[in-house]
Amino acid sequence: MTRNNPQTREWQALSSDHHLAPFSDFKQLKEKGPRIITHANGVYLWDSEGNKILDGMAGLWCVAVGYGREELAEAASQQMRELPYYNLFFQTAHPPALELSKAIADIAPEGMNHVFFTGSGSEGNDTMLRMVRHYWAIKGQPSKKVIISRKNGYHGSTVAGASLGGMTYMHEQGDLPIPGIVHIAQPYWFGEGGDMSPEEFGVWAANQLEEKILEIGVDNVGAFIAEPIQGAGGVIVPPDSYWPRMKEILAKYDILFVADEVICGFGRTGEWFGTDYYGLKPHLMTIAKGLTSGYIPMGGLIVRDDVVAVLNEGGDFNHGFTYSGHPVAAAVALENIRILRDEKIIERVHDEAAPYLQKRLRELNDHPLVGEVRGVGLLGAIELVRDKATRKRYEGKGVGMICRQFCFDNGLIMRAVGDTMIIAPPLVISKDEIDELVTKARKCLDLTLNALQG
Ligand code: PXG
Repeated sequence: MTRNNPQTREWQALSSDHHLAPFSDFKQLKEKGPRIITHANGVYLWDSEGNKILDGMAGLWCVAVGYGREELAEAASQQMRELPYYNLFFQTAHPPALELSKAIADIAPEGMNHVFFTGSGSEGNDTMLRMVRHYWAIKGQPSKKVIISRKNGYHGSTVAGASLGGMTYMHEQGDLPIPGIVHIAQPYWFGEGGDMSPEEFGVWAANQLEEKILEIGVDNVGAFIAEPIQGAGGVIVPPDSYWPRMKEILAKYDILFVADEVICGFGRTGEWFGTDYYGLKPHLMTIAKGLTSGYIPMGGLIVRDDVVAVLNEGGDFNHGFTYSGHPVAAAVALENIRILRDEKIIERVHDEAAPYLQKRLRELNDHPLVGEVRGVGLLGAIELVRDKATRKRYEGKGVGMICRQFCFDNGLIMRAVGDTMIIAPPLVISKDEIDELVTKARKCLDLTLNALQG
């Protein structure tokens, strides 16, 4: 990276001397120095060297309405003046949290009318684990404790979140998962489907849930948690046969179903929630990210009425955070939902942006490096391979990271998950900006192929 602005070096020195960055190799980052992002507007970021970058990841999957929305800044500032903080403990409440609960109930699937607020998606899933076990205890079935999750799912970075997640490299640090959480196969046909057709593999992967329930005993299983489409795992869109079979299994056994909507929620699929896209009927939904478009931290758990009816019989739920339903965050979330609704942003994703992005992305299928392009809504993945027919990778070459670096250097943020390139741009991305994204992506695929052959 060229460094012409002396301030870049100063900030990098601060990073090296004082900052421990999330999901980073501290020592390596010290030597290399982070790229410093200074400001943003629409779908673009600028770094401290003046480079303009198309943000193909909406920050970290969150900036739904795009950067630079004055209304959100105004909502925060007004709320800070009116009531910057108060808690929801000890039988008090404040208008923004209550009005937000109603706004969320209005857009959530039918029968999901209550929200427990948290500060993040991870806290939402921690809350879920405790609420599920509390629920079964109230019902007189305290043995129903086990939560079934999926390998390579992502549910956060707290102890419960990382345990629920199926990332083995996270489990390796800190003796995870905690007891009572087990993982089944993920519906990742491209990587793990072998000789099965996608449809056969989807049914096989769904059947793993039934096998696990029978193995553990339904009397010991509290819930199954899944992202409708896995995000951080590599934008894994399940085969069409997967969720229909899952629905049959979930209907057959007396366990709760938790949809982790932290990435899919708030319009990413072209519907309000990923469960709307697949017609699922969860008991609980974890939310965060798009809830505030990332302008301020906030998460939560949406709970179905029949679950609330049981919880109502259980006395105190001994759980909550200082910042549960924070008034400033709630005011920003309310305004964010208003923008999504009044500007018909999700309808536009559904009718225009998503079909266009998916069509243009699939044009990359003709590239020699590309083994598969898949996606739903404004989520996309490009698999990088050595051989298209056998889906064989360039082993040990770090192709994804090479491609990611070319993208950065050419003004595009596209993430690498292993050798899978992924995108999730702001929902407000225009057709011209989609053209720019795909043109840049193709250029970076060419540069990557050249680097591999050179
Ligand atoms: N569930 C899902 C589905 C997520 O994607 C969380 C829960 C946790 O949310 P918080 O707000 O606690 O971070 C997430 C977060 C990545 C990446 O590398 C993805 C997330 C977080 C950090 C990195 O794609 N998703």
